[in-house]
Amino acid sequence: MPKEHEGGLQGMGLRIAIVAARFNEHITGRLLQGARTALNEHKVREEDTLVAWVPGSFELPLVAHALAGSGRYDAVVCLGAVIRGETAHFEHISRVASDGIAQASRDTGVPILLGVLTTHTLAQALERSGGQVGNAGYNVTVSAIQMANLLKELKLGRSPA
Ligand code: DLZ
Repeated sequence: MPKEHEGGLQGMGLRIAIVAARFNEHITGRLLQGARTALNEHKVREEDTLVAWVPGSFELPLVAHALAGSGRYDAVVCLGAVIRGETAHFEHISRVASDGIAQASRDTGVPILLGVLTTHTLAQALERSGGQVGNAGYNVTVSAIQMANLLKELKLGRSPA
């Protein structure tokens, strides 16, 4: 059987940075709360985490790139909310954010997770930030832990103990 790796869920010892957009802060604050819950539940130490605020989702890639490139973090989580009904440049801002985050991740070799909600309505954003559809901030932070562990496993060439 081939060896399979998917990254464990143990967060102890991982260093994780979060970049959150102030725009639509009533949503991104809820995403950040979900992210903090995921970090706590998975035993990521508070002193191994950092939260950086940027004005909007447009600015997420630059700061994510800087944090990932610093060598101080095993993963970076980006949190934002772009709501179509309230944003004239909906497609533009969401594309800049997602393309930029993917590029920053490839450039640095550090997992940078996309936790930017792109929804048609405010109600949908509320549902996905701690409402009926869960909390995307929580989910993406769990994925960050898994990605950080996966890369460590692959670099070491062995499965976790
Ligand atoms: C300007 C703007 C608009 C109209 N909409 C959003 C949005 O829905 N979500 C978001 O995160 N940011 C938005 N922004 C702000 C831009 O991301 C950016 O901060 C400004 O254009 C300054 O570069």
